[in-house]
Amino acid sequence: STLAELDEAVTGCRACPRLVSWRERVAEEKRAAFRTQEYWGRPVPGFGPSDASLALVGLAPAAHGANRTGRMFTGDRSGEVLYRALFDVGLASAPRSESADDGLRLYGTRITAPVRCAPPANKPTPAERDTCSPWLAREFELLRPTLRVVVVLGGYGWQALLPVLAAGDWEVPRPKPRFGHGARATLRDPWGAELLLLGCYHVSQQNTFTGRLTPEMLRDVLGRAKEAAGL
Ligand code: DU
Ligand code: SF4
Repeated sequence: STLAELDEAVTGCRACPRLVSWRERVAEEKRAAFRTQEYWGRPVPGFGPSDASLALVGLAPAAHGANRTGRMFTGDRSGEVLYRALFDVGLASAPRSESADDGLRLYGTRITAPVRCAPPANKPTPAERDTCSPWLAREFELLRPTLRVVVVLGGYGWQALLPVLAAGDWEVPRPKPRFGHGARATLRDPWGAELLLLGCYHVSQQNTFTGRLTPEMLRDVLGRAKEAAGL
């Protein structure tokens, strides 16, 4: 199958009962500021071209962000910070991602997440993470011919991604690389290909409002990633 087919297929997934009911309840009740809008309320597919050489891996859709708009990191404060930085380093065609049909393009970059449905309190259970991981595994398989660099936003994504890559024939260094802002790890496959993993603090308000992650720090990681990906 193709990446477009995978994106279509994931939107129909109902494998996690708790997340299905949460994402749909949020979409039904809405937030006052968005009460006139139709919420997406379904699993959110990855966003970006199928021949991406750079991938960004977050955590899961936000209840009133991607769960509302249907596009990763779109419609919330985390996304504002992320898309601004992507535009600043030349990886996105516009500084803001407003809705899934605003025409924004990503250049050589794919944004995805280990869990595709908005979880209560942004906390998927380990079982939900494991149930969702085949979607991420399949996405990485399909991107494999062009993928060179992954920016992992936060420790959750780092922990979720390593086993997926290991199961996909990427040799993870030992001891297992630890997440941190600025963490780097190079994975190799049996055919000599290399995949560079870069850690970056998550763009959550908890990190950006407190200055733990500044726009400059984010631009710096994305700029390095872009260069390493040959973009
Ligand atoms: O069908 P398509 O134009 O390749 O777009 C698939 C998907 O990826 C769509 O959501 C736009 C996005 N995308 C992008 O952001 N940047 C590209 O260069 C190509 C596609
Ligand atoms: Fe399906 Fe993943 Fe959503 Fe669970 S989190 S229902 S596996 S798309």
